[in-house]
Amino acid sequence: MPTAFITGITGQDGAYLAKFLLGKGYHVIGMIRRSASSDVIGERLRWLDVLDKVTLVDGNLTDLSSLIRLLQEHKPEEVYNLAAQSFVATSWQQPLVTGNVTGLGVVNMLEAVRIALPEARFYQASSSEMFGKVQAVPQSETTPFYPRSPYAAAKLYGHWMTVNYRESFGLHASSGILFNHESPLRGIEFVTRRITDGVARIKLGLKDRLTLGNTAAKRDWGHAGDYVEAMWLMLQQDAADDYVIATGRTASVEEFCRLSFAAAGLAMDDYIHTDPALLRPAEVELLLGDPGKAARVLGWKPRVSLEELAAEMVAADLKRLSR
Ligand code: NDP
Ligand code: GDR
Repeated sequence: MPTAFITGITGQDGAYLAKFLLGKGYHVIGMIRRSASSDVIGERLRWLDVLDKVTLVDGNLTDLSSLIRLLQEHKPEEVYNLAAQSFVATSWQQPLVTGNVTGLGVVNMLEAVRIALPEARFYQASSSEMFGKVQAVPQSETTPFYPRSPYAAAKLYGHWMTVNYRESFGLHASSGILFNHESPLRGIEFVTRRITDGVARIKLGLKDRLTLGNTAAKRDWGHAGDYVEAMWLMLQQDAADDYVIATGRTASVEEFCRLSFAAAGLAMDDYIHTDPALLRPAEVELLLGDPGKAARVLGWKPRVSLEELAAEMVAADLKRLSR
């Protein structure tokens, strides 16, 4: 039975990846950071019914010694580095924490692999945010980067360090440049979940408006369940490499709203308000990925459409709030 080690297992992707790998017969070790809220920390794993099937271990991406110790002890064949301060808006409020975890944390993980387990295969969760002020449309593996936030700058550092450790030390280190992916387990602060939770509240009479920031921003949105399969596929290749993972379709925040309200049988225009306080100091206006290389080399394709994604998220939020 192969062993996989996941940082960020309590997050959206960590939960879906754990479920996916368990289905493939892996022994899954998930690193969690110490929290005063340990009774609720496994909420996403519980939602997917895998909490009692994974082994949770104590560590922190900012503590290199904990990472080395964990790799020495568990000797995983595959290491998935998903942990990060992942909310772009917060990265302007906490640029140093973001740099420390989302940027330097990657180097801690790479160093731990290099020192303790250089034969392990390594996955780094890179991001379409690195394209930022886009230099070409659509964006592919060869499009130049132009980060627009402390988060994106930190991710770019982690990305290049992953490439560098592959080239310098021969690590099997791959970087997945993933475009936005969502699910019912998306954090409530991200726009899609803010919308589907808002729609569900309006539908149930718990709220009468939905307040948003820049509704013109466009994103290439897929489903997290599809995207974790791409992470795994990257680590099954003989050679490590970098891949864009996206759907090849872009839609505005407003369009995602329209689909979500429609899924609940409501007309969007009666409920949307905008608040300039929610605008970002520098915005990423348009993301559209070209997943051609992933299709060609990995045989990967997204399955869930944007309409299905919005409907699934609204249904899940209605279910949660009706309890
Ligand atoms: P989440 O924000 O849902 O999860 C982040 C995870 O990182 C949580 O488990 C969190 O733990 C953990 N974490 C944060 N800081 C530390 C730390 N210092 N030490 C250990 N663990 C820590 O993110 P997603 O699941 O959405 O994303 C997974 C990864 O993919 C992230 O790196 C993100 O930046 C990247 N990404 C995400 C995309 C998306 O659309 N979802 C697209 C492209 C990249 P806790 O529960 O304790 O907070
Ligand atoms: P993003 O996701 O920044 O793309 O990063 P988010 O859902 O936060 O924002 C997407 C777009 O929606 C606009 N927006 C709002 N955003 C939020 N959160 N709340 C609002 O009320 C709102 N109104 C409009 C934003 O301005 C933005 O343009 C996500 C994260 O998962 C990153 O970790 C990941 O790397 C990238 O996706 C790819």
